[in-house]
Amino acid sequence: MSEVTILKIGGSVLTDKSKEGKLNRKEIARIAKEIASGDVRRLILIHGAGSFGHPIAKKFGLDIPGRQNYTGVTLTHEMVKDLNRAFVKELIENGIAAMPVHPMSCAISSKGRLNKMMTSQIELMIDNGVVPVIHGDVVMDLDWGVSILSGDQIVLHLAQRLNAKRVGVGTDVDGIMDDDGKVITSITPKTFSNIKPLLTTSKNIDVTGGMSGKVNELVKLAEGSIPSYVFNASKKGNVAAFLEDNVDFGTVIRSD
Ligand code: IP8
Repeated sequence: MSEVTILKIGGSVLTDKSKEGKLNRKEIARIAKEIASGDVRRLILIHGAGSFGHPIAKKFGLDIPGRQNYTGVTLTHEMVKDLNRAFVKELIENGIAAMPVHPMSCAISSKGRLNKMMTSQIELMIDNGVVPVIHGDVVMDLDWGVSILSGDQIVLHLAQRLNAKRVGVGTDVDGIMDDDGKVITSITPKTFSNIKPLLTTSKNIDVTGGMSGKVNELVKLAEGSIPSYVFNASKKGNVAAFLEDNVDFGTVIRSD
């Protein structure tokens, strides 16, 4: 398995995070177009849940370990699938052979950490020119019954498992910021301990740790020599530039 590219688009980009269950249709359309203009060979797309996942998961207390409200679990799962469906539809309309993959049906966690994920279907998809579109979800959990699985954990798992060439994380901010709001252009596992206290959690409801949770996962990737780029996917052209391997913006997280 070679040369896999993973791109995560944050839920904050695809949805209106201030209103529960509201799509950001304009952005979904623009991003699908940018993806279609780039190199989609051996590409895996992952997206966050945004206002289709975080508010409802919070409402049913699913961010509390061991809270087994299975009606809430199903309703949350159905909502994130609605977002996935809208994104996949737009990708297909732009000529991409996009295929939905729902973690609830192929992954399990243990104490909130992704423990097992069936990836042979994902590998076959990319071998056959299909672009899998995976998302943050709720999944069964060996210890807690159920837990929330963020797209960031899926990024980490798949990038390590499939030995990704590069990883992109498109958010609604310009990258990882320092105290003065300036973008930190590069982070390594060595510099991370200084930067960690500066990372805040999201201003919107975020049950999976916001930027801090994201960087934690990406530093683990850098330790395994897989570089990742955190950039603003809300800025026109950035998604296309990432796919063209032409990133001179945002934050790169690399081994040294
Ligand atoms: O937006 C969260 O996924 P994320 C999934 O990638 C749910 O952190 C269900 C809130």
